[in-house]
Amino acid sequence: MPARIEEARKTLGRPLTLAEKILYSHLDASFAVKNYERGKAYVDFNPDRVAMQDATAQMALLQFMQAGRPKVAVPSSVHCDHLIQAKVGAKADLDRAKTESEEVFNFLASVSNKYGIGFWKPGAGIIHQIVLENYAFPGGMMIGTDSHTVNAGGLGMIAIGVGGADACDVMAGLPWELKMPKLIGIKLTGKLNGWASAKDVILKVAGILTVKGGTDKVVEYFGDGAISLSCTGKGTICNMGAEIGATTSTFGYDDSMSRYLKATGRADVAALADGIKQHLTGDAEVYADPKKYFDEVIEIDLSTLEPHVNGPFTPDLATPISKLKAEAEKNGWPMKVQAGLIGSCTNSSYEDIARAVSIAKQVSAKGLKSKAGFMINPGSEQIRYTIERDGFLKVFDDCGAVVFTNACGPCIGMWDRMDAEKQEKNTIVHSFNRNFAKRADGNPNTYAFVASPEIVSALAIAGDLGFNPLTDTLTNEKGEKVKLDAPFGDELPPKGFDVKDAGYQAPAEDGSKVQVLVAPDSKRLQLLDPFAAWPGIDFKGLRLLIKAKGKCTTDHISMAGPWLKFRGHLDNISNNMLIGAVNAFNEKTDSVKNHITGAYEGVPVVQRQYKAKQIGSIVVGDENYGEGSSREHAAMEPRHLGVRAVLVKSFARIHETNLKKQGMLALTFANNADYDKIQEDDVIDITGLTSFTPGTPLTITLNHANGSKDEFKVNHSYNAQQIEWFKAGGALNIIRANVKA
Ligand code: MIC
Ligand code: SF4
Repeated sequence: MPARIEEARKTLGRPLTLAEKILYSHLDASFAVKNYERGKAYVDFNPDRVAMQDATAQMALLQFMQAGRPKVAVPSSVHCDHLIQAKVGAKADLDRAKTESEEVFNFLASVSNKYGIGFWKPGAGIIHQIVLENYAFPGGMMIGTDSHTVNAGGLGMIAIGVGGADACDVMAGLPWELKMPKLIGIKLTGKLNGWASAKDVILKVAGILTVKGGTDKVVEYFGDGAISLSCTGKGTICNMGAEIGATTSTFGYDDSMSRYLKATGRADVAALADGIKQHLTGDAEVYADPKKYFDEVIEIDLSTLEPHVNGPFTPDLATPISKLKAEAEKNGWPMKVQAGLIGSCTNSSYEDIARAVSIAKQVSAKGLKSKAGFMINPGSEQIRYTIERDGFLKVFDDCGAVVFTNACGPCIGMWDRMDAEKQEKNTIVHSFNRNFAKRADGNPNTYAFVASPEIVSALAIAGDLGFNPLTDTLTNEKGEKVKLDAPFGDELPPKGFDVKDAGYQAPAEDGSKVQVLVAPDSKRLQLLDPFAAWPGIDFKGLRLLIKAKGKCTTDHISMAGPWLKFRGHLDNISNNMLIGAVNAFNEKTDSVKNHITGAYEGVPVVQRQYKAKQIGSIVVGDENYGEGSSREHAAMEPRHLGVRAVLVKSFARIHETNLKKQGMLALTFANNADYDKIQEDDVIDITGLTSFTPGTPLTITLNHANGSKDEFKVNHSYNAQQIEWFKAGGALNIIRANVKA
């Protein structure tokens, strides 16, 4: 690494940021060390590791199985965390999940065993927490089939969320392509105090940069304030970088990371990192004059940072706690807090739980009663075991909290919330990262707010969104006015971490004899059939499937929760395609005009009829289309059901790549106002495909029902290789062809 960094520094003729050091030291050998234009040039990298979670690993591994390799080319792991529903409590929920998803867990365990992949059983914990505890290391580069893979930036990695097809490439030994990212530098000064926590740094940053401000950019944190944060706090900040669309976020190696590595049994990694310390952070000249080296610089003073509460319905609507009451009243947000949920990959460290416990303890100490229900999802079995040993779970228990399995649970809609189907307007607060409509409990009228675990605890105890624990008092059972003391928590367990059975299964040395079986009549798993190649002609006569209005995240395109069970079965999961997207013509969800019959029906229902009649169709969308998850199902479903193109004002990075990988046409309006020209009954042509070339726009012709026409240019960001994917009908078809040859 030092030699590669030195070469890059010499060639670029300037000091380097940490992000550049990691990127350049992982450049694929076929790419020269030179100044690649940020935000423009496509570059190939060699990641050190791949991580996958159960809900995305199925598709990634179904694709990998076709790549014809005996073993994965880089260390890889699978984590069973998304498919476990939170209902009554850890033990019963886990047992139920193991039965319900037995077929999928067995499939993942046997594929992992066969191909040399580390397997973390259901109940072991959430992918990003396990990765931080076991695999992440300073200066490394990894990819993962989950958008919050970026969490590993807390240990000084460049860790990036991708679709399964990208993971498949890297596991097959191919380089991985990324647009050279732009760089945002965030200088942290001062020191957190009182109620403010690492979470508030990213909640504030989300407010500044918004959900699309980080697209195609890496965020690098530096400054004294950065050094003062714990390693897991850094993880929280990097984790929610996904919510601003950032490619990833990272921090320079420092003592907090060394402490964390040692506490998690990796003193050897800490010693190695100490040996090349100066290479694991940005150069001093860069941090002294950041404006010169970063594309954008933001400065945040931790000493004056206020706790924030973000939401509802979007993680970038940031409100400082002192203004929350007024904002909530002004906007009519329901004031009564019904539930406080703590955990998720974002905030389930020992420190997080310790700080939340320091608040929960005050319930009995001050004669209070928690007004709202409390729910906890520990991030890993190691955390759970340790917090149980240290008496934290008892405190939660005493204030009536339910402890769910070490898994995603409510964060991904795997929450069997009582009465959610009544769709009543209500407020919940959680320490998760996403709060899109319907995400946690399927109820579109649940107003979900994101905050730190300690603020979540305080708001749950008060049962009131307007409560500011910094200034306000609560009335206890005896009628006395009491104030909550500010939180406190050890960054690492004073007695060390402990665990009995972490839930890991190592793969077979020689997996060649391991059989992977997929029942042909399975409802959960389906082997993949290759998609058809592009027929070689322009797309003419397309029907408008839906013109989506406003926010259209991957949760709107391919909802999670109850649909997670079909993540390994493309045809079955396709029945959720775009059912959450709002139709611009009638403002309804899952109701679009069927141009064969003229009736209004569900989106997948209509699209299946077009497919049967071989009528091509197009999906039109708004800004930041495909925001959120890495789930490639959001790209594979339209592909499978015969949608030809997706035309939007702008894309979220992972989703755009997923569309390209699956052989879809992903286009953006050259002029956003053209979105308004698209009418419901239009018949649409896309021309220019026969001379499809990088940098050359394509043309859209709208043939309106009244006989008039509109014609305009649309852009694309395909490079030569990606155009080949399109022509072949998907990147996997090219890998397949190579295996056969
Ligand atoms: C999420 O937080 O939305 C998920 C569920 O973890 C997804 C992955 C998925 O959809 O399986 C993500 O963030 O990529
Ligand atoms: Fe799981 Fe939620 Fe983290 Fe996604 S954001 S990995 S669903 S805990």
